[in-house]
Amino acid sequence: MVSALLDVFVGLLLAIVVLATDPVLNLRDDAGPRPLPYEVAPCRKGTIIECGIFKVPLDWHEPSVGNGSIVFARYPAANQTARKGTVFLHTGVSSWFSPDRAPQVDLGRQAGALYTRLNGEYDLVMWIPRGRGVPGISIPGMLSCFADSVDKSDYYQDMTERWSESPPGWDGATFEWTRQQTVDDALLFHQIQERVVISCLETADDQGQGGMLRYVGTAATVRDLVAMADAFDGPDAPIRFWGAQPGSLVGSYLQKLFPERAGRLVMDDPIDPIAYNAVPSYLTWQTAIAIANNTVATLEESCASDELADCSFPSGPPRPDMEFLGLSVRLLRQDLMGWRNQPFLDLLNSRYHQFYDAVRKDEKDTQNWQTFEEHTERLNRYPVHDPAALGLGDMPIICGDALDEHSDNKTLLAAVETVLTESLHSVPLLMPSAFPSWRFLCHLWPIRAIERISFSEPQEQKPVQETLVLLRKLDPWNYPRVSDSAARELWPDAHVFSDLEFGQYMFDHNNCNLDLIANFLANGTVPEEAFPCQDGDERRHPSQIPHTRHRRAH
Ligand SMILES: *[C@@H]1O[C@H](CO)[C@@H](O)[C@H](O)[C@H]1NC(C)=O
Ligand SMILES: *[C@@H]1O[C@H](CO)[C@@H](O)[C@H](O)[C@H]1NC(C)=O
Ligand SMILES: *[C@@H]1O[C@H](CO)[C@@H](O)[C@H](O)[C@H]1NC(C)=O
Ligand SMILES: *[C@@H]1O[C@H](CO)[C@@H](O)[C@H](O)[C@H]1NC(C)=O
Ligand SMILES: *[C@H]1O[C@H](CO)[C@@H](O)[C@H](O)[C@@H]1NC(C)=O
Repeated sequence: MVSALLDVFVGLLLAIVVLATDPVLNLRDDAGPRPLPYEVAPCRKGTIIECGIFKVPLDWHEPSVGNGSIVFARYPAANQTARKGTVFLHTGVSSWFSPDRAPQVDLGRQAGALYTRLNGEYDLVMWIPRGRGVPGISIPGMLSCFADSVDKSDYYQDMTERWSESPPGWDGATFEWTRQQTVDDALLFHQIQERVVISCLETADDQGQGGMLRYVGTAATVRDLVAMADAFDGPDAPIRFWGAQPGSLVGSYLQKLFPERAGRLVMDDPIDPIAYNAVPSYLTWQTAIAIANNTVATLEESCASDELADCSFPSGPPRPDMEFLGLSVRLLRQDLMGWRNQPFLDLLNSRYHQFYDAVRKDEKDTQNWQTFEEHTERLNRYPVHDPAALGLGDMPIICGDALDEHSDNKTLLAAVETVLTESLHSVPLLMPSAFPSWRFLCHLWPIRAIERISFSEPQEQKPVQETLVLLRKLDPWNYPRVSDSAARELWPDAHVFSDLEFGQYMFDHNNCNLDLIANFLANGTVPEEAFPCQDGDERRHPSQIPHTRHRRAH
């Protein structure tokens, strides 16, 4: 099952935006005589999912600056005359996947189940937010720093030679460390990353892209969303939105900027918007890795007990599954860590080995178990051609939203270096030595979005919005998410359901969750019981994942 899941991920990574060569103008009845700000056509022959480009001003407050374009995909309602509106979806998955992932891939994979539950009465729309997507198609698109991995390798090689007496300590071809990192290595690497940001911005300026970066950010993304809702459903139409994890931030910004437009919002496993942009990112990282590490430790504890049924992640298969475990740790590393190790460094990590043995204790109950060596090898298997690895990931978006101003003063630098030093070997269940990924290095990113929003000021009294907040059981991906009490404070009028299970990842929700979400979106109905999905909340069977190519027999 997990290899099928892996295939899905690989499929997502390889997907690129393919637009029909000859897009036709949309001729919907509700469109009126105005020229539409978008073009849309079936993504390819024979599919009902449509791909489109939506034109937006780069700066919503200053249209003369220029225009940008937002790539979206739409799963159209069955009967366009009778359709009831649009549901916008945002999976929010930040750096786990390639940032140029095409929205029609997610729609094709996930939307069917929701669409059916909504009786095909709504258009479902996903889009690529500013700062992601293929540059030139998505404007502003993803920032790329290096032409290719050779270019990147040369750059890092140069930097270490310039700044350090000793040889670099990593493999130039794979960027994996060839030895256990020391505190000095971490501090040196931090200096190198600072240089990378500066060079990357110089390259962007040379290519005329640098000026675009201040128009990236979640406030602008929400204005794009509202413009799409205006165009698709008519001006002032209420907005239905489902955002998972970081995607919930779009919902929070929407509530703050356009309280009158927020129709029905699903905040699914949401992120605390206050912590998101008010806390310096290096501190967020320290918290996030500790939470993820300790969730993995909880798994170890439950596996060591006699209750084998407890021995699983809430979001994983119901039994310990080595492939799922390996995938989880690898995705956490990809999301949280800014460097990679050669596999043998994991083999030396006795703490992780101990954890592995605890989970694998009884081989006959352990599905597709592997030796520790095989497992370790998988932990370190990254996509070969990962365009995200040539850029700075979501740094321009997340750091653009940050409320603290950029500064390179000594106090700040000392505080960052303390965190890097303290954290280096602090999370052995995630990685033998830790270093933050780009989005946690906002102190190195000099650009802030032209429009930023603070959530810490008390919200003025607003009309009651219909908001559904779904809180998940602790799983490794819960690390930046809100607690139950924080959620009730943040969304006082919302329906809050806690202790839910996801199903598999992101939008692979189980049936009970999907019913909950669909009924709320369609007519505002929520269950009366406090724990609606507790019993018989069956995990979706893998055969319901519509992507089964190359499924391996175990
Ligand atoms: C942006 O697009 C609009 C609508 O097509 C057009 O009228 C306007 O001139 C464009 N703005 C710029 C700065 O190019
Ligand atoms: C679509 O909806 C309209 C308006 O409700 C209705 O008149 C029409 O028969 C529907 N078309 C189909 C194919 O169901
Ligand atoms: C990570 O988990 C290990 C094992 O439980 C523990 O020893 C360590 O202190 C944890 N790290 C943090 C930062 O909490
Ligand atoms: C240096 O940065 C810290 C943390 O961002 C800030 O609190 C402090 O005021 C800054 N000091 C100066 C002199 O700019
Ligand atoms: C919304 O409302 C009723 C309860 O009043 C549900 O039973 C329905 O199924 C409904 N959902 C949808 C999707 O229309």
